[in-house]
Amino acid sequence: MTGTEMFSLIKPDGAVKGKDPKLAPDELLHIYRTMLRVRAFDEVCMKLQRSGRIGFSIPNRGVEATQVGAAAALRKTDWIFPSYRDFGMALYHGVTPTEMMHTMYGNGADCAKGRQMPVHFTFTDPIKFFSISSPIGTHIVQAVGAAYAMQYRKEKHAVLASFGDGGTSSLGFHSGLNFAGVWKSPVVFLCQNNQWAISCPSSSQTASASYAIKAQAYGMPGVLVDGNDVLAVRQVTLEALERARKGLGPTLIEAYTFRMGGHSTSDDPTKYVPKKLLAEWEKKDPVTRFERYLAKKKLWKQPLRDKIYAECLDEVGDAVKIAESTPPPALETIFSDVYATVPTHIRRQGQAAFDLAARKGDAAAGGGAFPL
Ligand SMILES: Cc1ncc(C[n+]2csc(CCOP(=O)(O)OP(=O)(O)O)c2C)c(N)n1
Ligand SMILES: [Mg+2]
Repeated sequence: MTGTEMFSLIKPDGAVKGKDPKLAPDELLHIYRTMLRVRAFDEVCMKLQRSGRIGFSIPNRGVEATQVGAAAALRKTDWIFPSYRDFGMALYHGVTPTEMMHTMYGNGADCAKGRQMPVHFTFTDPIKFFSISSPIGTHIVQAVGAAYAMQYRKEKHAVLASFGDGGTSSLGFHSGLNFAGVWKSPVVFLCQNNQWAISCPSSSQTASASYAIKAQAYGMPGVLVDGNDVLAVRQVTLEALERARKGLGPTLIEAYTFRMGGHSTSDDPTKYVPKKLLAEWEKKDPVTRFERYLAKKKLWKQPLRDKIYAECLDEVGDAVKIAESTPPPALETIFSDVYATVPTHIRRQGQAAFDLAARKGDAAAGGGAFPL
C-alpha cells in the first residue's frame, strides 16, 4: 500500500465493501456495546468535570471506532502503550468502568494510587495497558523497548503503540519507528489522525501527503484506514499484528477520524474547528455507521441502542457512587512502589512527614493549611 489510499469495509449506508469479516453476532455486539460504554463513560465524566466533581477529562466522542476496532484485534497477552484517549481499548478487554472511575477520582483504589492525572489509566489485568504518558511521544520508544524485549525472549506477543497526529512531531516517533524498523520489532504503530493536535491542524503539523506515508522512511508498510469504520480498523490492525508476530516487523497505521469534542476539558474547540466541518463529521458518526451494518445483519434496531445505552449509563453511574465513597490513598503510599529498598534519607523524610501529619492532621482538618 502507498499510505495514501484509504481502506474501509463499511459503506456509509452499512453495506459491506469487499470481503465481510463475518464475525459472530456475540463478537459484533460486544464491539457495539463497548463503543456505547466509551460514549457513556465520556458523557458522565464530562458532566462530572463541568460540575467540579473531578478535575479533568478527555472527550472521546467520534473516535470510538478507532480504539475499539484496534482493541478487537489484540490478544490479552499483547501489550498496549496507549494515548490518553484510548480507554475504550481497556473496556473492550474487560476492565470495568468502576476500576476506571477510581482513576478519575485518584482515590485509594486507583491503580496509580492517585499519582496520575484523571484519565491516565494503567492496568495489568485482564490486559497489559501501560500507564498513559502525558508527555507526547515518550511512550512510543517505551513500546518499542517492550517489543524488543519480546523478541529477545522469543515470545510470540506483540505491542500496540497508539498516539495522535501531533505525536508524529515528537522525537519519540522518529527514534521509536527508526529502531523498530531496524530491529523488525513486533510492534504496530497506530496514529489516530483526528486532524488536530489540540488546536494545531494537520496542515501545520506535516508537509507529508499523509501520516501513513511516513512509514516509508523507516522501512515499514504504511496503511491508511477509515478510523470511523470499526471493522476496517480491526482488519488492518489484525493484519499488522500477524506480520509482527511472524517476525516481519512493524507497521504504521494511520486511522483517519475526527474528535467531536475538545482535546481535553481545558480546551474550547469552537475557537478553531469550523462549525460546518463539525456538522459534516456528525453525519459520519462511527456508532451510527456500525449500527447500519448491524441492522443489515438483522442484529440492530433503535430500541437496542436505547436499552444498551441506558445500561451503560447506569453502570457508569454506579461506578461514580463507588469511586466517590472510596477514601483517598493513604499518605504512606507516596513513598511506596519506587524503590525495592527505600534509601535511608527517603525513609527519614517519609517518617518526618508521617509524624507531622499525625500531629497536625490532613489539610482539610487544618482548615486548608498544607500540613507537611
Ligand atoms: C512533549 C510535550 N509537548 C507538548 C505537550 C502539550 N500537548 C498535550 S496534547 C498535545 C497535542 C498532541 O497531539 P494529538 O495527539 O494529535 O492531540 P489531540 O488529537 O489529542 O488533540 C500537546 C502539544 C505535551 N503533553 N508533551
Ligand atoms: Mg490529534
